[in-house]
Amino acid sequence: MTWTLYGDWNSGATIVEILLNEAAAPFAFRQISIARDQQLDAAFGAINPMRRLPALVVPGGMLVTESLACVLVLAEHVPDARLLPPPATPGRATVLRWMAFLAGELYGAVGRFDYPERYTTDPGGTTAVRDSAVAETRRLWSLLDGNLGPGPYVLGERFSALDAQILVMSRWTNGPAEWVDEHCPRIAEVVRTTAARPSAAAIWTRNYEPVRPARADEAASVAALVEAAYAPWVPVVGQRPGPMDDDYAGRIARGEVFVVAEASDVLAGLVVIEEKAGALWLDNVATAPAYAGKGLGRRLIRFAEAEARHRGYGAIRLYTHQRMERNVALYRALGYAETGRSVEAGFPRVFMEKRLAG
Ligand SMILES: N[C@@H](CCC(=O)N[C@@H](CS)C(=O)NCC(=O)O)C(=O)O
Repeated sequence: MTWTLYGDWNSGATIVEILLNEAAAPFAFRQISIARDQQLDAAFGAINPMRRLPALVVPGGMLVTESLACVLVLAEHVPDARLLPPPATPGRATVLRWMAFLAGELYGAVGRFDYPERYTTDPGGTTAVRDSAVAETRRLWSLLDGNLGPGPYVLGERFSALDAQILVMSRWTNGPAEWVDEHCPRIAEVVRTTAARPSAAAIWTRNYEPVRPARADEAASVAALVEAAYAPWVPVVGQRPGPMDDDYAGRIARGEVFVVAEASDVLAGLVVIEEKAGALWLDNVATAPAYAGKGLGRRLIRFAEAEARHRGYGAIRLYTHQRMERNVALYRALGYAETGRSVEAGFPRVFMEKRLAG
């Protein structure tokens, strides 16, 4: 009785992911990386000819695409989860109305922002397409915000699938979600309340919780997370990897450690960056075992790259243990090129670098 969800972390599939959790429905997540354009591959085209995420396979094999249809079909299959209000009620009409609005109108504007070249034949026209998409998304969120009754959810005290859709889609409003949070108080309230639900809390942490500097009182938690994350590597590389014995109190004091934490302050992941020898080094990325393999590590790597750009570096560098072949392959897939190999401080290291576009 397992569902299969094709999606990426922080995509339309995330709405379905939250609702599958809400229904306690077992599912397999098949990652299709948008950053690597895997949705455009022929293999995924055979699943969704539109080559877009999400796609959902119902237990038994029936395939659904289009985010709105995925949500409706899921809600029909798990009636006990009460993802939608009963048919022919005002609540049902409200939820259907705004779910169609977001899937039809807002998704289109997001697509125009993400892929402006698809919406103009003028090679110089992409900025104008993007600018108008930003204005349109803001108009749509403001319109929805102004039409919502008292909270905390859209339907007051009752959660519905629409709340999950708002949580996810409001996070990708063409750049920072801060605009929505600042200008749309009811949407922000729905997001806050929905993010705290058990179905969404971990998804919220790994996809949307801001990366922040580690606090001085978190040195022990940082060390414990690194210990847990790197422990599986000890038998592979035959020694304790360097990060397991680092001085995190010192690194935190120097402003080199950034974390993503749950609402309870339990750490989900961290990245250590260091400026040395005229370069920004990505020193260490670690995720807590419960968060491994779900996109948080990549988000932390993107954070480090953005930080390098922000500090004026044209490239970011790193080294990893030569026996951590899986990491070397991952960094290669993310655009890092090998620049050399040597043994340093008893560690056989692979050095890599990624050039950063302005
Ligand atoms: N109408 C579709 C839109 C889906 C969509 O645009 N999905 C995005 C991910 S959130 C996507 O696949 N983008 C990649 C692309 O367009 O190439 C739906 O509601 O499911």
